[in-house]
Amino acid sequence: MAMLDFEKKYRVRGGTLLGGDLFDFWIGPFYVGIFGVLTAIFAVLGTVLIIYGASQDTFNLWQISIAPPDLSYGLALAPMMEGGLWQIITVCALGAFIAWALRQAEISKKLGMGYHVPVAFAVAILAYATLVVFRPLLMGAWGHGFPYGILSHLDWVSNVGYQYLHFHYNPAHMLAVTFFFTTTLALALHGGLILSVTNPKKGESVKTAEHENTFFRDVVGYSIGSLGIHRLGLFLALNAAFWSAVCIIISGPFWTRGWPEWWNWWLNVPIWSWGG
Ligand code: 07D
Ligand code: 07D
Ligand code: U10
Repeated sequence: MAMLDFEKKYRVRGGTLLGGDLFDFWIGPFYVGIFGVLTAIFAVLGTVLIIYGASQDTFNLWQISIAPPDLSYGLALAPMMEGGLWQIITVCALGAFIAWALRQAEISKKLGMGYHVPVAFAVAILAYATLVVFRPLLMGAWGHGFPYGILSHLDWVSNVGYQYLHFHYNPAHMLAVTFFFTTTLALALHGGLILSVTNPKKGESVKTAEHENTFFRDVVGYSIGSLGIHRLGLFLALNAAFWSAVCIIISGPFWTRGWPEWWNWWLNVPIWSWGG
């Protein structure tokens, strides 16, 4: 079936997650939906507030920064120009991200597909919420969130990293970094393999899944298979974001000293003192 025929057949109203027929229509190639409308409202409001915040200070894109409230405000609402703006923008960002995930879920449902994409995006949202909601809540102040600016958020990462002396020694950060690296390895292998098989030189024929399997059996003695590589990819990528969330939620709420010190348990393992 040609793509457009397929779309004609499936682009019919009904099967929404919420709200019945409300906004259950398409504009050009885009599905609107109640969650599309919610995303647009939150995103526009958040962006306007960032521009308003910037207008008090600078329009230099690299220097724009909307800072969270001072730590002294604790978990209270702050005055608009002293972090209140950051608090409303955070609500807008979370609103837009969650509505976008629900929009993905609604489209998956209408198409009768699995919910893998919205579940994956939800893990990214979890990482963001950990940074600006869960960790600040556990630490007792919104001021622990990161500032919304291209360079200022890098300063935050560096400062918070050095607060724990050497963030590379955070074991969950190690896991997260390992998963990020493994994800790129898996995508490079997969992208390379698919192109090498399905995009041959002019005049040569496209190869089959058998070639794919055989290539890896010859190289490393094992092929994970064409469904398996996608399971592995999703597993690796979701773990990267999940362990990122873990590495930052334990920094402060559960471990307040330098991360190198955490490894002292290793020096204290009884095995080292056996026999003398
Ligand atoms: C390629 C998909 C497209 C998305 C893009 C991002 C905005 C922000 C806002 C002016 C892979 C669009 C950007 C809408 C404009 C204002 C106020 C995704 C792709 C192109 N960061 N970060 C970047 C965000 C955090 C860190 C770049 C967002 C944490 C480091 C971009 C968030 C920590 C470095 C950016 C977020 C952290 C960056 C490229 C939210 C730990 C870099 C992003 C909502 C996770 C790199 C100058 C990219 C850079 C970079 C956006 C959170 C660390 C500006 C939206 C607090 C160390 N981050 N970031 O390609 O060049 O993502 O910075 O959580 O080195 Mg960041
Ligand atoms: C939070 C983004 C969510 C995004 C969403 C969507 C829009 C729309 C619109 C394009 C999680 C946004 C969408 C805005 C855009 C359009 C149209 C993703 C998020 C919902 N680190 N470190 C990490 C490495 C060091 C430190 C994570 C490496 C130093 C701190 C990852 C190195 C010190 C924190 C990571 C390194 C330090 C981290 C980030 C190397 C600094 C965190 C990925 C090679 C001196 C952060 C949850 C992530 C974290 C984090 C990697 C070095 C500190 C594992 C490879 C030693 C304080 N670091 N790091 O989380 O875990 O993505 O955040 O040296 O807080 Mg680190
Ligand atoms: C392709 C294809 C295709 C096919 C194919 C293939 C490409 C068309 C046809 C070919 C593909 C293959 C053959 C498969 C290729 C395989 C890979 C790419 C790799 C696969 C990898 C995995 C399955 C596993 C990956 C695992 C990872 C990344 C993580 C495992 C971690 C480690 C090994 C260790 C590293 C981490 C370290 C050192 C951290 C140290 C931490 C600890 C020791 C402690 C543990 C820490 C924690 C649990 C963190 C939490 C800590 C807490 C809570 C402490 C808190 C303490 C307090 C006090 C607060 O395209 O199709 O088919 O065949």
